[in-house]
Amino acid sequence: MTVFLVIIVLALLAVTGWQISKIFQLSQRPDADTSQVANDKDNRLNGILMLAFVIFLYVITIYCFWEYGRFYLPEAASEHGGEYDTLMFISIALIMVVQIITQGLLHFFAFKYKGKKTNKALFYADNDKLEFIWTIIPVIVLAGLIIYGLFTWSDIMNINEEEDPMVIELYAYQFDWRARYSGEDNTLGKANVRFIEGVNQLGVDESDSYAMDDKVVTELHLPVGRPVVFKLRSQDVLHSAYFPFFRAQMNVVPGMITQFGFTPTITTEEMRESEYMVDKVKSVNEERNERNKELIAQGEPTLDTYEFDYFLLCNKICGQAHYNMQMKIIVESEEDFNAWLEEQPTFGSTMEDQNKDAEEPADAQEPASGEGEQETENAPQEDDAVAAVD
Ligand SMILES: [Cu+2]
Repeated sequence: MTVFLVIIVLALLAVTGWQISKIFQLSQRPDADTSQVANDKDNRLNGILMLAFVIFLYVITIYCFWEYGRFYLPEAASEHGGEYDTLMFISIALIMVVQIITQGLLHFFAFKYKGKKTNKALFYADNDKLEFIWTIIPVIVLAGLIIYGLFTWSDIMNINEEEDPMVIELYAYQFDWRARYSGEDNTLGKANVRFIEGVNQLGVDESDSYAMDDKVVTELHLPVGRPVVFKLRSQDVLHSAYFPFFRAQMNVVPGMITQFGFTPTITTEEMRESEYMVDKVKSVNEERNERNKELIAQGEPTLDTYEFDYFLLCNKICGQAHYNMQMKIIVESEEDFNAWLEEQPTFGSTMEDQNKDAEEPADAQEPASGEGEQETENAPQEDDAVAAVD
């Protein structure tokens, strides 16, 4: 209904405008210039507008750089990130310089050579030399950029197996991530959606001996300076693993395994201490404090203090809760990483626990069920599995 009313109002406004223009035309003096052909005055006005427009473009560009430059990502936290940033910078710088010069000339010429009654345009059919110059220069520059881009791309995408990268699976589903470490053998056990049951959320093949030492976790820890290769798998729809601070992104496609490898170079702690991050955290917390004052006045719970962490995000709109599909990443020293990994249960032991629970006679479980409830509260799938095995 509202849309209908808006359309009617707009239509009436258009009719009003048209009528006013008619009245305006009729009210003009009989000796006024009513010709549809542009005269010198029109040409001068259009020339000035052309020049004003390009000046406006430049002013707004400079303003945006000055005002929003702080939203640029800081130094890359991965080894290849520097190469990526250089490629990006060279491409942008080149395009910007060319665009500023050509756009400026285009508008300046429109102003300088604006139409004049006394002037006559020169008939200039073609010039082979000029055409050759303006064809060959872009060809060389673009070919250079493309070749440089291709080399950088293959540098980043080719995984050097000699460096013995640590293999980690990233498993995406609506709307969360799981990571699976490949254990001591550095080989992931086979997996298939058909095996998804109970605690085996990732569908890891229990009969595969490589799978027993795999470790499934909800938080991604990475040792600094160690090459990692991520094998990406999706349970349901198309997702995209996005690590902005590491300058990495790869689609996660159902039915196939994609991969991306990189070496993290800056730990979470180091990134928190960097000048960029200290400033950013400070400004976020200032905003939160302001907001908290309002929330306290309204008697609502306040916002937590912000602390920086790396995150793995989903960068494909994959459904309702896509915006919140993220997994914390902690980059730490090799020792801290090893200590953390040591504590995580292996897939083998998790399955053993589940099978043990299932085998236990029902009456033996009953007396303890009151206390046991808390444990299974967060894992409804576990209950289903027990029921299914029974
Ligand atoms: Cu997603």
